[in-house]
Formats: sequence, structure tokens, C-alpha cells
Amino acid sequence: MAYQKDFIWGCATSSYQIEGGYNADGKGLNIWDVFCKEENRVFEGHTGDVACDHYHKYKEDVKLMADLGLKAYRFSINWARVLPNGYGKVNEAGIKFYSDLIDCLLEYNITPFITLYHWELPYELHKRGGWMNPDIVEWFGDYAALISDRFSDRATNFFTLNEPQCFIGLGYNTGEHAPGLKAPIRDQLIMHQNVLKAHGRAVQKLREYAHNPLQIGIAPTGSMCYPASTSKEDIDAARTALFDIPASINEWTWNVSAWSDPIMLGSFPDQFLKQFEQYLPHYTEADMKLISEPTDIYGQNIYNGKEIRMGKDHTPETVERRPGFPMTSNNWPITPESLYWGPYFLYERYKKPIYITENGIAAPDFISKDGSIHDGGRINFLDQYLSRLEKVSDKADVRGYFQWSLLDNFEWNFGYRDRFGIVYVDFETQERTLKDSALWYKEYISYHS
Ligand code: IFM
Repeated sequence: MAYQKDFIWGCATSSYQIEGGYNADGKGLNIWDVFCKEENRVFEGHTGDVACDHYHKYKEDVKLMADLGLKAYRFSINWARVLPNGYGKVNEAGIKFYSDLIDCLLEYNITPFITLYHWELPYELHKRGGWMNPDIVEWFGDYAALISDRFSDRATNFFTLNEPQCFIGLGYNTGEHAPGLKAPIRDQLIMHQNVLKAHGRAVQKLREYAHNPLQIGIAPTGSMCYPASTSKEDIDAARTALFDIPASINEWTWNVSAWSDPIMLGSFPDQFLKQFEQYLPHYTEADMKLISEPTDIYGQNIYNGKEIRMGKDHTPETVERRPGFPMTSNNWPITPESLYWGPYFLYERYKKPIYITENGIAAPDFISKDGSIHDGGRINFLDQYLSRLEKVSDKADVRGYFQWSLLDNFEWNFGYRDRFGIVYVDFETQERTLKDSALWYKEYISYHS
């Protein structure tokens, strides 16, 4: 029961959430730049215009990572920073920013893990239909080619998309996220198809333009399922529930298998095909081949899960949470077991090396009289979740863990309300302060390296 040798310990961030510099040096706008300026979209009208000003302070931030002993850093590229229109003319200043960031990481022996898309759709592409337009498959492929060509001499780990469940579900179903639309179900399922195909095209293009052998994967999300007991029945029930498709159309994006099965297994779950038959676009054999272009690794963002037992009628049943169940400050349940059973079931099904691409907690952090941030709740959270991850390492090929997040940052429609960082950020002065959890994580990494 121990982590693998050379286990990758890292932190994750995303470009819009930390970079700022929203119109710096030739960058184009993306959908979040525009969405945040609309009325009543984001908590107290916050925007990511400046965020953590990482665009100007990246050297300081990388130095912090090095001080914490991070082995890897997962960040995303802001598509419109390097291609202001989403395709065509390259913004060399944007390329230089990421190139310098990569060099700086390597100087400190920190391995870059690049996410191509963490919800930063260039606004110019949105105007042309965005994820609804089938051309996005090639737009995304060409963008992937550029990134591979310019950076794969030094960076060899890539994730194509972060949490497609969220950027489609919240962006085009509930409209809580940019671009704030409530599209008809048929359109959402066309976007689903374009997203899957864009992923496949990006995998092809990353490889075609690579200067080195690459490790490529995707980073979806999902609520994990863990069994109420160690009985075979409950374990079977939890496994079934994890890959289940929600019955309600309004909830359709919130599942693992309609996204990951086509990519990892080359087919959709029968339940998905049956439930949404009347709305689904046609898939050709060539589509399925493109979507399932082989990947090397499997990423999964894991924050929480549901306890499941086998019901009397032999179908999975969700166990009601007891009164006073532990919750994070943004009201998410705290369920350490999800970091055991999540990787366990995912490895069983997809049989690829797993990276936990995000895991962390929003907590009510504030500066104490002694100038420190005593975020004991976050330490407790990380300690308990990681103890489960360590335990599952015997059963699943888990290669790395990225804590979310290095810095307090722009938490989408909740603005700066929710603090997920292990480093506290004062958004007025941009001063960074290590929270107690950062020091804890540093020791944990050192002990397990
Ligand atoms: O901040 C987000 C991140 O962008 C995607 N995954 C969940 C995090 C916390 O909500």
C-alpha cells in the first residue's frame, strides 16, 4: 500500500482563473472575458481581467511551486492568447508567455502538464457558432498542432479538454457559465459530438506535430460512487451507479460514461443510446474512430461522490446523507472514499494509467492575527482523501495527483468568493501567502517522494 515510484505530485490551475492580462499584448477575447461584463452573470460583478495577475507574476508563482517541492504543474493555455481569432494568425507574444513559463518551470525541475482547453473559447469562434459549428473539430486540431509544434520540444504531457460535462452543461444547458445559453437538447448533443471529435482531432494533431514522444489524455469530471459496505452487492451497485446515465434530459451531461466511453472504449453506453435516441446526431464509423484515437493516460477530476448500496429490487440506491454531513464552504459533500473507489472503478473500466487531474476544497480562509492562514479543514480534507488514494495504488495504476488549486483564484460564476488555493491571494495587493495546507502538502510530498 504505497504510491508508485516516481509518483507525480503537482498542483493545477487554469488560464482564465489566474492569468489576468485579458487584453495584454495582442490577446483576443474569449467567452469569459465577455460573459463577466454582462449584468448579473458573476457574483458581485467580478471578472478575470486581472485575477491573480499570473501573466505578470508567473516567475514568483513558479518559485513558490519550487519551494513547495512540486514535481509537476498542470496549467491551461488561453486559446485566444495564442490565436486571437481562434485560428489563423498567431500572436507571438502569447506564445512567448507560455514558452517562458515552460522554461521557468523546467529551470526548477517542474514538469509541465498542459491542458489545451479549460473553457477559454475564443469569442471570435463563439460568434461563428463555437461548439455548434462542426468546423470546430479542425479549429481545435489546428490549435493543438500549433501548441505541439511550439512546445513539445520541452513539454510532453497534454490533456485535451477539461471537464466537458461542465463547459457544455453549465455553458449551454443551465446557462450559469459562459456563454450563458440554454440550448435545445438536440443542439447540446451536436455540441457533445463536436467536443468528442475535436478531442480526437487534437490527439492526432498533437502527435503529428510532436518533437518528442507525448503522453496524451483528457480530464473529465464526475461525481464518484462508493459502496456502502465491502459486500460484493454494494460494490457492484456502486460500479453500476458510477457509469449510469441520468434519466432526466436536463441532467444529461452529468455522467462519466457518455463522455469517456466513446473516447476510451470506442462506443457509447447502451443506456445513453436508448435514452437519448430521438435527439442524437448520427455517428459514422469514421466519427467513432476519430473519437477513440488512442490516448496514453486517463485524467479524472475528483471532488466528491455518493454512497451507494444495492437496493431490494437489485438496482443501485443512493444512501441518504446523515444530518450534519461534512460539507465544504461551497456546499459540496466531503467524501474521501471517492478517491479510492473512483480510480478503482475507472481503472477497471478504462485500463489506462490514471492521473487525478484535480482535487481540493473551497474553505472559508482568512488571515489570522499572527499573519498566517490556519486552514486546518483543508489539511484534514487532503489528508483523508490522499490516504484513500495511497490505499488504491495497489489496485489501480495511479501515476499522479494534482491538487486544485495552487492559488486562490477566479471561481467562475462565484467570482472570488470561493477560495480553493493552498496559497492565499490578496486580490487587492496580489500578495501571496502560503496557507498552513501548503506547508502540509510540502511535507507530504517530501515524505512520499
Ligand atoms: O475551479 C474549478 C475548475 O476550473 C474546474 N474544476 C472544478 C474547480 C472547482 O470548482
